[in-house]
This record gives sequence, structure tokens and C-alpha cells, in this order.
Amino acid sequence: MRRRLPAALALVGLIAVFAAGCKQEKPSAPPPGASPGRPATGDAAPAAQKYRVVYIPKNTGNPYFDDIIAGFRQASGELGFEFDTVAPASADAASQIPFIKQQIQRGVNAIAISPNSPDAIKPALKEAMAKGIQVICVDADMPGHEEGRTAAVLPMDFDETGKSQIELMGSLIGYKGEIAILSATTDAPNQNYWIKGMQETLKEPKYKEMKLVAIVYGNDDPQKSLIEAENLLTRFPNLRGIIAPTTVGVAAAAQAVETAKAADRVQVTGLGTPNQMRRFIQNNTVQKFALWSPKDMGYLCAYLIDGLVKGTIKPAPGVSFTAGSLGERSFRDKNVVITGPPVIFEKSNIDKYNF
Ligand code: RAM
Repeated sequence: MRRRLPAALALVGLIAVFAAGCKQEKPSAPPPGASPGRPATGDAAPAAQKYRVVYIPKNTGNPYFDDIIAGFRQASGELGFEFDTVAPASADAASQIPFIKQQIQRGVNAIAISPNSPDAIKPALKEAMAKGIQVICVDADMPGHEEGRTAAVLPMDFDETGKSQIELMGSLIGYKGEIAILSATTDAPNQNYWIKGMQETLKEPKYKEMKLVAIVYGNDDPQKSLIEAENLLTRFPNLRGIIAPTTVGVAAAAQAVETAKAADRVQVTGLGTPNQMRRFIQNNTVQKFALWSPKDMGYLCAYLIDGLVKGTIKPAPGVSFTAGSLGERSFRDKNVVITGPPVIFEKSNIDKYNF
């Protein structure tokens, strides 16, 4: 039996689907050799059908996801598939569901998705898989719900992320003092996994003088993240550091510290894009932060999808494949593929990066 949505939710869904339809990109350019001047009713044979890939980020308006999209786009140029991207305006748990359903209706061949909430979206993704659509998680996986996707492309080994964030903060504050975490949404699977890793790491003797006093959530919304960061500064007068493992959050935390002229007292670090953080590094508000290449992650995901759609890649732990100019990658446990190592950005290297 099909489950029915409550009327209000259904209406929200309808509006979102409509918005998604409006946001969709135009189909890719005509194949080389196609003459733009030729009348539509000409007698040329129709171009071979391209397979269709859609990427559904967590939300619109986050430059991090635009970089992932740029990677997909580059790969779609190299591989010749038709690429679209649609996303909800906010990263709420259920916000991606109507978009997934709409893409199932469209009959795409593959859905790549950065999940907001594995719990919420798994039924829709399973529906897609049952229709033969390849479903790949990118940026975050669905821990405990892996049957809702074929494989996942992650930026780094997530068992290292929390640990490395605590070490980064520790090195900035002499491994001593109160720290807080500014995260994205409460459901975000990647954030929650990293926060768990941070909490575990803090139990190690090396970090015994660092005290986690608060975990707050800015929902990857710049304004809410800024307010949360400002609140941390006023609520905790002895705060020594804010770790924001989200590109939106870390820029907001840096902004809050800059405005409060609190950089001598409070260190900000986390995961950020060089373009959003450059100013704060240059004016000494932030000393160091980390990230990987979101563009490479999108590119890798696209190559994986190409192999899955064509049947040339059969995912299983240990199996490797070539991802275009990125080179060889292989599946780990649970069919997870890792993109590449993170980089630590600071004054001496940030200007080498433009994303
Ligand atoms: C934000 C998102 C994303 C995360 C990055 C580091 O843009 O929360 O999921 O991977 O930060």
C-alpha cells in the first residue's frame, strides 16, 4: 500500500516540485556537428540518446555544492552525458524528497545526492533503485541505511575527520581551554559522524585540558549560523575556540569573531572553502582551516556513475576503476570511494587555491 502524505506536506511537496522544474538547467549543448541553423523538421537522423544524470545537493546557495556541480559538469563534457542539478532552498530533513520523486518521474538514469537525512530520504531512494536508477551518495553517506544507495563518494576517510579537526584546534589553543562546535543541521549524517569522532578524540590524554562546552546548529544557513556563533561568544566568556566543520558555519564563525574583535581570545577553525575564508586568513581572524576539493569529488562521482550506468564498474570492496584525469580509485567497505586528502589552508598557501 502506498503511504499517503498529509495534505499540508503534499502541498509543500507540490510547490517544491514546481520550483524544481523552474530551476532545472537547460539540456546540454547539441552534439558537435549539429547545425544550430537547421530547421527542427530537417531530415537528419536524431542524435543518439544521452543518458541522464541529476545531482541533488543539500540546498541551494552554498558555494561548496557549486564546486561539486562544477566537477560533474567537467566530467559530463568529457563523458557526454546529460547533466542537471536541482535542490531545495533549505537543508531540512525532508526537503529533498519531492525532488527525488520528480527525478524518478523524469526517468533519469542516475541520481547523485548529498543527503540531508538518511532516515527521511531512504524510502524515496529505494523507490528510485527499484526502477533501475543508480543512486550514489556524494559528500555524505547514509550510515546504517546503505541499502538506499549503490555506492558513496566521500571526500576523505570520515574516521579521520573529527580527529583531525580536534588536533587542528588543539594546535591553535595550546591544547587547553573551552571549545564549542558550530555544525550544520541536526540530521546531517556527515556532521554527526565527525562530531562523534571529535568527542571520542577529546577523551584521549593529549586533549584532556580541552573542554567541549556546546554543540550548536546553524542549519547551513549563513544568517542562523552567524547568530549561533555570536551567541557562543556571549554565552561563554572563557571560550577559546569554535570548530565549524561546515563551510557555511566556519565563514559565519569567522565573521562573528571578526565583528566582535575577538580573534586574540577565540580561535576559529573547521572546514571551509578558500574563497570564503581568504579575507579572514589575510586579516588574521583565522589562522588555519581545512578542506578537500569538492570539484574533484563531483568529477569522481560522475565517472563512477558512468561506469555504473554502462555496466563497466561492478561495485565491491577492493574493485578499482579509473576516474578520468583523477586516476584510479577503489571501493572500500560498504562500497565507499574516497576522493582525496584534505588540505590545511593558511596564509602561506591560501592564494594558490581558487574555489
Ligand atoms: C558544508 C556542508 C557539507 C560539508 C561541508 C564541509 O558545505 O555541510 O555537507 O561537507 O560543509
